[in-house]
Amino acid sequence: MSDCLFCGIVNGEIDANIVADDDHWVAFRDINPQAPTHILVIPKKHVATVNNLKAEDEVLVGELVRAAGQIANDEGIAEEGYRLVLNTNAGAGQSVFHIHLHLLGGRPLSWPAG
Ligand code: DGP
Repeated sequence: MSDCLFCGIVNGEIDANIVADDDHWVAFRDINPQAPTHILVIPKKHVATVNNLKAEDEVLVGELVRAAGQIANDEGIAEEGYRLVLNTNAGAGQSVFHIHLHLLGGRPLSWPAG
């Protein structure tokens, strides 16, 4: 069993409601949704936080964002608007230390975020 919860989802040890995936990333519904659409897009590669990204990860991060945009379109929220969030470290609310791009939408989203 992996020490990392999201690595466990990547390798199939932990169930998740997967909405899309490819060779480098997987997208699944958040277990504690904060909006009608709340999906996490994660790299299959373990990276703990944005602070740990390396230059070699630039394409991967682009793939995550592009995937989120495609999924927003598939979920029917692309035109009304949605939010992409990368919480980084405990002060910003990061609780799972495997980077994950939150895709939130399906309701009005106020700004600034809390
Ligand atoms: P963050 O607070 O930014 O680290 O977000 C972690 C998110 O992960 C949080 O919104 C809840 C979600 N989450 C935690 N455990 C699980 C799980 O086992 N399955 C799924 N689908 N989501 C999880």
